[in-house]
Amino acid sequence: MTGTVITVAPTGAENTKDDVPALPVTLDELVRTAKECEALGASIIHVHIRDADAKPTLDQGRLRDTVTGLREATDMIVQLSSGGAVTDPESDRLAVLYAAPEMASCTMGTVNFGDGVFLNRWEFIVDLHTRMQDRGIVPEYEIFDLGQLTTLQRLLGRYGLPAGGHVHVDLVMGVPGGMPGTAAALVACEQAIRDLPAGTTFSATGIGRSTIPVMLASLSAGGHLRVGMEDTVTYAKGQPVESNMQLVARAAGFAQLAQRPPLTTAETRELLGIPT
Ligand code: KMH
Ligand code: ZN
Repeated sequence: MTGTVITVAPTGAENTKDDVPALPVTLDELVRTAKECEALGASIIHVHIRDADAKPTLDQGRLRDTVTGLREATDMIVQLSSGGAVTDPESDRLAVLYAAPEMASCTMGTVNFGDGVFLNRWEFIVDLHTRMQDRGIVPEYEIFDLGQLTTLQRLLGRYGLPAGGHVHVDLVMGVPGGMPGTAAALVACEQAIRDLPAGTTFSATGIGRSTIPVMLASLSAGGHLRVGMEDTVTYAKGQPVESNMQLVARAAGFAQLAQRPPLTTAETRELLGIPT
């Protein structure tokens, strides 16, 4: 398939509503964002949710309502974050799967994360991977550093392919503590991905000012795109991002220029082995 999967990550767990007023934090805001981003070419939504005070939460009821709300309003593939915030305990992160999303993220190792530590022990990774297999939830393997691709190879070798049989990874680049958001690092990852099962696909996102270099490098290397206010809150120097739609529109434009136009949700489902 020659098109581009665009994933939107609209909220994240790190940016605050006070600092970034345009951040979607309520279910209404999230649903509206999803509908508009879908119309612009996004086919997957990577979801972190917030509580009534706009603080990150993994509340079970809210997660279920979010999955239901997004499914009713859009055809997008709903991918819940099992990463949460760096302060979330493993038990809460595993319990995200009870909300029965079609996809969930699954990070392949521990990484320094700004001033915090994003802890992902091997046993925890195995637990997430195998529980997703049992529940038919398709993982997106989150890669913050090159060696985490080797961890993924080890995981698949020992515990088998994910639900659906297709492997999809997301390179999260430019996190302070992880790999840099450069074309060279992306190419190193793309070469390591060749050691994963045939047909493995990847998307990439660059945090902050690495957003555009990573987007262009990924398109050039045959990768897909993740964009959104989880990763990017400055559109250009001195210009705050106005909305997630602004970022999706830019990504869709770059994908068109690369002659790899955005894939529809149906096409993305087919590519990633996700049932309709
Ligand atoms: N918020 C980060 C600590 C994921 O969603 O799976 C983890 C993260 C990765 O965003
Ligand atoms: Zn996330």
